[in-house]
Amino acid sequence: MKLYYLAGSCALAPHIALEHSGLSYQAIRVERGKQSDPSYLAINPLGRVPALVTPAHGTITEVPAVLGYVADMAPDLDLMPVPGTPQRYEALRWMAYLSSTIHPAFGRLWRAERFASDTACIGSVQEAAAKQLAADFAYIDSQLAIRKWIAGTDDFTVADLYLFVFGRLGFRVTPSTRDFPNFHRHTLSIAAIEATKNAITQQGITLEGPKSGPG
Ligand SMILES: N[C@@H](CCC(=O)N[C@@H](CS)C(=O)NCC(=O)O)C(=O)O
Repeated sequence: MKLYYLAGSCALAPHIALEHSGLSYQAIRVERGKQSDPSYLAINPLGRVPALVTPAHGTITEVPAVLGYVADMAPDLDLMPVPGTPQRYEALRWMAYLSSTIHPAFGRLWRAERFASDTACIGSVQEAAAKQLAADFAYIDSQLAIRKWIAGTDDFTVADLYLFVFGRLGFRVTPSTRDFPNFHRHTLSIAAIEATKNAITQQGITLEGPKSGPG
């Protein structure tokens, strides 16, 4: 398998999952700005990471799908709760929420120019995104006050790895995810896993990341 990633992006979650799974894979770095090159568009025509090229199931994109696939390929690790349990639907719900609500809010904060053709509006797009993220961080924090892992399982699932991506990126926004003690505890718990440390090292990033923006 080949995982295409941008350093410090949402592709960090499948990278950690693959590293934890023990499955054979190769992580291939896409340089920022190069994801629209024809060579990468041939892999994912949407020009986004992650893309997981599999020998048996073609190319899989979209973080929740890639994470679900890795979990399926390593069934003994319980990276996804089994079908028919409440935890299963919690894991799916959280991945949908992260993908549809949290990730786009970071996009509006850091790529506001994509959402406003009038440059005079960029500040207000960013302001609204920061406000929304603050409310979302508070919601996530309240949920992690009553459960160790986000889907209510005894051990972490791929939904936790995905949440970690935003716990980490959230260090550099105001308010920071550090200001939400339960969310911060969760981020540090995932950071302490060996597979996370390995993926971070392989991507050439740090837990802290840059002072602002993606990476
Ligand atoms: N909905 C997609 C979002 C993918 C996405 O936007 N990935 C970002 C990195 S976090 C990316 O490729 N950014 C490049 C760009 O926006 O040009 C998913 O869940 O995989």
